[in-house]
Amino acid sequence: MRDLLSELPGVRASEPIGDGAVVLRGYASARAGELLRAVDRIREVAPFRHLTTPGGHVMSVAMTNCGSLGWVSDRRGYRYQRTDPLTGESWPSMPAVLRSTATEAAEAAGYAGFVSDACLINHYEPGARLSLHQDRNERDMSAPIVSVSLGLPAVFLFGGLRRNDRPKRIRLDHGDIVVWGGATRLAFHGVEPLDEGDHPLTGRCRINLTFRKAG
Ligand code: MD3
Ligand code: FE
Repeated sequence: MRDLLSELPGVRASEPIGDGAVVLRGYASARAGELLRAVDRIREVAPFRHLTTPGGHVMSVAMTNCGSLGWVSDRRGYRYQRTDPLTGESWPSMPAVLRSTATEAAEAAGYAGFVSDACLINHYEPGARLSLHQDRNERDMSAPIVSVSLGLPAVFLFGGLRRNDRPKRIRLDHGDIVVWGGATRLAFHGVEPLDEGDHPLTGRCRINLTFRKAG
């Protein structure tokens, strides 16, 4: 079958990777510098930090947020909140380049009208990983999650609806966007420990933006 999505401007190729999920290879490449400059402005106000899980583990991935809601974890649980617990201030607003990237990618994948109110920004250094989990703190599970990968490549683990379903391994490179909706929205997923490397735009790290409709 002809690959209609890969005919979109900026998309090198697209692969359906599950019922409702699509990888748009290279979709963010042309604006990666602009996205990373926006992240630099956000981290000056809301720095990356290693959150503690309810079980008492310190996460190897460092996180921050922008948008009207931000995802946080501590001994009391996981939740979205309007303020940054480090400063007590509102999260930085979502820069236009982030907002429009998320809306355009969602539309390209068949989810028109996606309006994100929360962007979780993950910072991986070599060795950092994300263990298998579901994203289920968002109120409206009919909205997709859009993820943008920047910097060093990662191996993404894409499982099923049960924790014990064997995950597929999917390489995510700089500039790739994945839109997760439909049945995959509640799939278990994670990221393998990041390999050592040096990327021309980010240096020794990977940055992942996940856009959500949380409220
Ligand atoms: C599939 N982040 O922040 S992005 C997360 O690369 C998270 O930093 C990973 O998992 C990262 O929660 C993966 C891809 C992703 C994000 C959310 C999903 C895949 C998803 C929600 C449901 C199903
Ligand atoms: Fe997740």
